[in-house]
Amino acid sequence: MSTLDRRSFLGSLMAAAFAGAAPATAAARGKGRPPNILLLIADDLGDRDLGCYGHPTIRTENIDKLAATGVRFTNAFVTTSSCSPSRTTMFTGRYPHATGAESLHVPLPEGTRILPDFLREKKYWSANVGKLHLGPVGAAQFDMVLDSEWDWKQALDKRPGGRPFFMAVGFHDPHRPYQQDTLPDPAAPSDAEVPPYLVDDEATRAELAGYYDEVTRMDREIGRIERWLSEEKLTDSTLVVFVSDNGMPFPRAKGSCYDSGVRVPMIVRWPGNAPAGRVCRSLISTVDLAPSLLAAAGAEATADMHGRDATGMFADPDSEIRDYVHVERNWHNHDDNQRGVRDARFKYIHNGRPRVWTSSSDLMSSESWTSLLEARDRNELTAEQMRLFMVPRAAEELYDTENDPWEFVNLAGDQNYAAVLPRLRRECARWRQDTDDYPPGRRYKDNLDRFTRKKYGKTSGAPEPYDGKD
Ligand SMILES: [Ca+2]
Repeated sequence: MSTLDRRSFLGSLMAAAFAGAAPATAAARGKGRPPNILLLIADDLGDRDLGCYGHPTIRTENIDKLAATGVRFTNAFVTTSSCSPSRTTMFTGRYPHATGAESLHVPLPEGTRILPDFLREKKYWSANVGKLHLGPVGAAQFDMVLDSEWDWKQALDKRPGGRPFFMAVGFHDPHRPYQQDTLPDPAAPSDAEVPPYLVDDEATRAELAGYYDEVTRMDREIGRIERWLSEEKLTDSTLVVFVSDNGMPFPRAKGSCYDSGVRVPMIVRWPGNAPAGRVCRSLISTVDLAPSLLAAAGAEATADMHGRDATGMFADPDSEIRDYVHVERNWHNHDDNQRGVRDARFKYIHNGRPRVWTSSSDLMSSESWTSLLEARDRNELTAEQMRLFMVPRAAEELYDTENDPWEFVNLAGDQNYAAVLPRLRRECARWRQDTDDYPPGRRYKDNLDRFTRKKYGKTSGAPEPYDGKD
């Protein structure tokens, strides 16, 4: 048997393993009835914070069941750890820096096409319920837009017969602020798993418990959606994607290019086209979502999409579609310019503005931030926690995520990694050039103080250009 024959023979065996269902191959696309597509987007949910991802205390039985019936990705990455530009990527298949909407709160420019518009060509009816965050140009491309994610059934009840639906559910959970009465059976501070970059004190633990409660509230709503799909006998004809727009909303997580900011949970359930209960450890980016959903619908991605069709990886979770994922950080109330590349093991970050300190602005009023500041003033922070306050930052950072999963040890100057650094640096430069990135010198004004969160004038909407120096 030749190598080619053998490959084809193994491919047939693999296809047969799907109990008679057609695998998601290019040949299969466009044949049969396109699936309904349900895109469930959590807001600020970290990659470890579900039971099925190994969290010991957060209660997520419904999402865990979803994972047990689909493929769970352990190396899924957003393109930026910031709400609106991350969602821009999911809906356009393009990196934020190439959309004109790379900064927080910047609406999509006129003429930008997003998923529901592409899917309309395949007769899809579309709705967004809850958070969308793409501005009026994005909202106008859905057939129905409802402000509250809790109204998903109200929207679905109005879907026209005879057409597949595409529904995006933009949960506001588990975004801040947190309250005491989110659940009748709340998590306790003793349930908190405190990552080593935060101070382990009662205030931080109470905040984490509040975050856990919102994760569970979202999970219970997903359970209601799942029951509805089952009652309507739509489970088998619906492709469900569950994903988060960025990491957990705590210092050194949301807003950063570390895995705590950019790695997210991702689960795909597509009966007949994705094997149940499998784990995919291959790299996938949310820039791949739009091309993949279009492929599932039998539509072609447009030439200007940066992402790749991952439906083959949904079918065979042992396969791979990319050697690298790429991440960026732009204006998020504070100006910044970071670009990063990660392979299966190493992470490279280029800091375009190393002289300024940066974080995610919405964390500056948190208890966990206050705890860090107070412990710093008492000289009680660990060396790892002090890294959060390091200014100037290194111009380049390199981490071995296998041996140093929290990315505390910068290997950029370590001769043992002399071959890794230039490889990732070159890949970062190639990506920036090929995707029309703009130079780090393009600046915008901060509208909040980086430490105290004091407002500088207008604090909503697009940032204003800045021509000053650091
Ligand atoms: Ca978010």
